Amino acid sequence: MRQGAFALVTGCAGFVGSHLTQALLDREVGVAGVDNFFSGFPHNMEGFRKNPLFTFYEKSVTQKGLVRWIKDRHLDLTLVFHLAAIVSVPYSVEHPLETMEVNHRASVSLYEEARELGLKTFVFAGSAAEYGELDRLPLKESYPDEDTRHLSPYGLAKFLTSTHIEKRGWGTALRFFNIFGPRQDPKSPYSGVISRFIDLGIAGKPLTIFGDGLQTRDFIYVRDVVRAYLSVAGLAESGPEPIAGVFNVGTGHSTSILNLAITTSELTGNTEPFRFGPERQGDIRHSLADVSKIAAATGFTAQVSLKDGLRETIAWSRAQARQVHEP
Ligand code: UD2
Repeated sequence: MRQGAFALVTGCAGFVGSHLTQALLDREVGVAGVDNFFSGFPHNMEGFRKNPLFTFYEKSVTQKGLVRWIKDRHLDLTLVFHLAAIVSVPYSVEHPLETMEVNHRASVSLYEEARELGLKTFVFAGSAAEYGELDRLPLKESYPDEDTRHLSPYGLAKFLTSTHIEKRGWGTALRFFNIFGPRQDPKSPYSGVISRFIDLGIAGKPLTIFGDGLQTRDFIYVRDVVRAYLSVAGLAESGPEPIAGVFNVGTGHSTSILNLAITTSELTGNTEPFRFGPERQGDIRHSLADVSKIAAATGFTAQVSLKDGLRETIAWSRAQARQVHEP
C-alpha cells in the first residue's frame, strides 16, 4: 500500500465512484467504500469487491459521525472522496428538502469531521449546475455568488457546499461538467444524453433531440475525471500535494447535441433519422468550462477526445448487451 494512503470513497457503487475506487486500488491505496444503493448498483463494484485492499460498508452519508466511524476502523485513513449524492436534477426539484439534507447538510458535516480529524484532504463532487443561469462563457470558478439564480435545489445545494469548502481554505470542490463513460446508467428518463444516445444507437432506434440540437455541452470522459481526482488529492504520478479550493473539471471544448447525435449514430452504425422533441424545461443553452485554474494548480488537462471516449463507451455497452442476451 502507498505509504500513509487510505481513502474513504462515498458513492463507491456509483458511476464515477466505482471508477475512482478502482483507480485508487490500482495504485495500492486502500479504500473504505460507502454506498446505500440509492442510485448505485452492486454490479458496479464487481471489479474490486473482493480486493483485499477494499472494505465495503452499506450506509447512508446522512449518518452522523460517519468519518469518525470509518477512522476508528481504519486508523490510516487520510483522504476522503465524497461522491455520494442525490444525482438527479429533476428528483431534486421534487424533493428539495431531501436534496439539501444530503447534498449540503450531510456533505458539510462529513467535511467538518474530516477537517477536525486532521486528515490530508477532502474532495467534494460539485457540479456545473452550480453556475445556474450564468451564461458568460467559458465559465470561471469565480463567477457564481449569492445572487446567482440556481435552476434546481441540486445546483443550489452543491453550490452552498462548494462555497463552504472554499471559505474554509482546506479541501477541494470539483465542479464537473458533463461526465460520460462506461457504467453510466442509460435507463432512467433523466440519464445523461450520451448514455441514452448510445443505448438507442446500439438498439437501432431513433435518437430524440430536445429542441433544435444547437445547445452545447462540455463532455468529459470518466477516465479524465478520475485523473482530475487523483491530481487534486496529491496522488498523481507527478504533481503537487493536495490542493485547496474550487476547480472546474471539463475539457474546455464544447459540442452541440446535434453533432453528438451525428457522431454517435456514425459510431454505432445507426441509420434511423433523428426525432426532434420540445426543448426540455429548465435546460441551459450553452455550458463550457474554463479549465485554466486546475491546469495551473496541478497540470491537469483532459486527454481523451470525445470520439475516443464514445468508442470506448460503445464497446462497453455492446459487451453489456451481449451479457444480457447470452445466458
Ligand atoms: C447536466 C448534468 C446535471 C447537472 C446539469 C447542470 C448529466 C447527466 N447531467 O445536465 O446533473 O449537473 O448538467 O447544468 O451530466 N438531450 C437530448 N436528448 C436526450 C437527452 C438529452 O436532446 O435524449 C439534451 C438535453 O435537452 C440537454 C443536453 O442533451 O440540452 C444534455 O442533457 P443531459 O441531461 O445529458 O445533461 P445536462 O447538461 O442537462
